[in-house]
Amino acid sequence: MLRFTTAGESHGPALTCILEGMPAGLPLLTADVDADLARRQQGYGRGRRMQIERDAVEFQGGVRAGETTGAPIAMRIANRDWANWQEIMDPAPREGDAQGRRRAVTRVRPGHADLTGILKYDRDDARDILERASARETAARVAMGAVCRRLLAEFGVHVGSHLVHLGGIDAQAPDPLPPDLNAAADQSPLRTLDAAAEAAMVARIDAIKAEGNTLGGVCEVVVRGLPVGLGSHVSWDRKLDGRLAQAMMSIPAVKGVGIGIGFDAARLTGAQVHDEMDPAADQLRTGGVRRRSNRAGGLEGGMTTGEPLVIRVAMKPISTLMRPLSTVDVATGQSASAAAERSDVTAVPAMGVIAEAMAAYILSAALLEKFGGDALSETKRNHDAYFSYLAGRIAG
Ligand code: EPS
Repeated sequence: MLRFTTAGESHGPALTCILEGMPAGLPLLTADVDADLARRQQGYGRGRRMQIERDAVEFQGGVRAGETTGAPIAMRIANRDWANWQEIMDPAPREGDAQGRRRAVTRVRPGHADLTGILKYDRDDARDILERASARETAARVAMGAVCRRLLAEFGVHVGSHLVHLGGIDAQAPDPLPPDLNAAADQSPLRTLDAAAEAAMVARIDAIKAEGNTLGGVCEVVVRGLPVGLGSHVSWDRKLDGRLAQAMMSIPAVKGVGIGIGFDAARLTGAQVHDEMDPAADQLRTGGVRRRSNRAGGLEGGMTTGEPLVIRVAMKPISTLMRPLSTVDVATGQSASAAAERSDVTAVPAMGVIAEAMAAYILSAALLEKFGGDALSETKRNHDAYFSYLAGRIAG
């Protein structure tokens, strides 16, 4: 079973991730992970914090001589900003703690975990909540996802994404998408493939920043090279669309997920929605058929079809506004303006990279469920045997 957890606060010493269940023998370098960490730090509209951090991974377990050993993979990403927060975030008790630490947050932000978190966990300072609710945690997920991406690459599976909407502006994408989607999207400061829309989005970000406001948007994750038959139709918790949706919705500020044409399918007829098939004996990955369209987004019955997997992920605007919203100061019980120190105007381009990581995790788990294997060599033998079986079936 593949599983992971993360720990660490936004301004604590580091983020930690443990990923367990990777087969032994997977080639893995820090550079594989650092490349994705750097991609997550890009994006027009980020705030000053991203100029402080230079995310880099340190393997603390499970990797030796450039290969996984099969043991849990422990990863650490230092927070450079920790140097400025040691006194505030010190795990040890300090003199004066009874009066509360500096930079306590009591003017809770609408839309953030602040208020509900302090009530639920019985804390006086919302910093105990926001430090963990912060999207900084997603750096650890991206490290995890980079390892999963490395596994998927061994099986010819590639995960990419691009931004398709930002703050009311749609981007048009070429059809077909570029063969190396990330190489193309990473050229753009917003990770969009539409240069005209990009210019309009940049102008909108600048205008919204001047207002002290924030913006949301939508990214599309596209996974190519998947074989037919990952996931299962037999039980609710094995359906891959449900698992992917849960993984995407767990990303901070994500409010909606659509597979394929998503919500649009509800407005159309069956004949307009379902993808008609033709025989194609040379198409092993899709089980010997070619679909005339891919409105299903690569999933039928909770299983991969072998067509590209397409997931749209919608993010709300960030809840720290530099022109703060009205709220309550929980220390005084009086009306107040919400807390604001510094903020991103938007983090939608980064969200696309995080969504890739979560997709890579769910698909790696599904791949290992189907093919098993304690060693990569074993997983590959089982994978190859499945393809031999598919070839035999299609040949009749
Ligand atoms: C975040 C607030 C900002 C972001 C942060 C997420 O950090 P700070 O409070 O230090 O200004 O920069 O994102 C990251 C640090 C990151 O690595 O993505 C929040 O409140 O969620």
